[in-house]
Amino acid sequence: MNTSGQIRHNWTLEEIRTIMDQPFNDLMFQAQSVHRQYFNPNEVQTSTLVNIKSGGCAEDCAYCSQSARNQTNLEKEQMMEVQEVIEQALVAKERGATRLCMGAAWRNPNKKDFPRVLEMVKVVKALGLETCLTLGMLNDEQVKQLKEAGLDYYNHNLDTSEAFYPKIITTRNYQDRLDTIDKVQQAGISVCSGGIIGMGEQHKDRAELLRTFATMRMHPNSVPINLLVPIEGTPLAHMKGKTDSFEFIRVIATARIVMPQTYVRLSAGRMSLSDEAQALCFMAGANSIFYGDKLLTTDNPESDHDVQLFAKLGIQMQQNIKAEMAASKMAEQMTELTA
Ligand code: SAM
Ligand code: DTB
Ligand code: SF4
Repeated sequence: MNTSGQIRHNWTLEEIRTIMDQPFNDLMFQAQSVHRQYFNPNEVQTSTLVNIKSGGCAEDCAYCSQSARNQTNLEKEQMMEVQEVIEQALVAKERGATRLCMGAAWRNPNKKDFPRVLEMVKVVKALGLETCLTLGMLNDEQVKQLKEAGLDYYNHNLDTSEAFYPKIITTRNYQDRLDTIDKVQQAGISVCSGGIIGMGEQHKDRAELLRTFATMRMHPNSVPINLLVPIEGTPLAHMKGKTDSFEFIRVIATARIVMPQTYVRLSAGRMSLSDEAQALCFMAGANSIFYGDKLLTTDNPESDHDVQLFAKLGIQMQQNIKAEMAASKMAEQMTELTA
């Protein structure tokens, strides 16, 4: 069995399907062997989500509570004030998250709101957290300004295979997504891009999604694997309990094997996975999570529960080196001032 962990960009669909379909124990062994070549197997990175602009989105994503086209009970809200983001960032940092991921229910950011987003990036960075944004499609000028503001990561999911995509979203196409990812990568901002399992796609669509990421010139730095959270009032509400957790774990393990240096993020849907299933996800090579009691509009396991689960598994939360450096720098300055 090939456990080489070589970084490749020429994976074929056949190869990926062969990896994903091997006996479960062989797959887990291969994923864990590759994982250990690049990462500490007992460390997980944690990001906290903040919904900086909730609801009323112009896109028609069939899974999403925030699309104006879906009849969910979500209130459309104004964009959050910078002060509130600071408050939430401080809570996230206090709980041990290393990154704040700020999401907006936009097709793309508009001119009026964009300066406030840039301000948010600067203040969150100054607090010693890594910054991530997910705002929809971006133009060249916006990417440039985000880079100048110091943005670390941009999340822009492909969600599923190109073939299945039109069954889920009709207001944009796959190439639009790829173009934004490319712009972000070219500007030197790290890309976070992943997908959703359980929307009615087939096994081969999952393999094809992984092939798309694994054949990019640069693999995304982070690949979130979401398990669909079926939401009342969306066209996918009926998909409740339709996905086998072993299939979900197989996708995680395969992502780990074909993108050995990528952070594979166990993302939405953890509320419907047992602790044991989540432990298998970590064994399969997932090494980051969304941490905090809420995702964007739906529930996530309580942070205390995650802390207890990590303790049971002997998993450490990755420390924020930047935050520590910022704190020690601040301490140095204080000493200089008081000397
Ligand atoms: N509007 C921006 C966009 O679409 O890129 C950013 C926010 S959007 C909510 C971020 C991602 O969350 C989506 O791309 C999708 O993968 C994921 N997501 C949204 N609703 C979900 C659900 N019900 N279950 C699982 N994942 C979901
Ligand atoms: C990602 O892949 N999943 C996160 C984050 N990136 C932005 C969002 C999950 C949202 C789940 C549904 C909700 O809370 O509305
Ligand atoms: Fe809008 Fe993003 Fe939700 Fe699609 S996933 S409806 S783009 S907020």
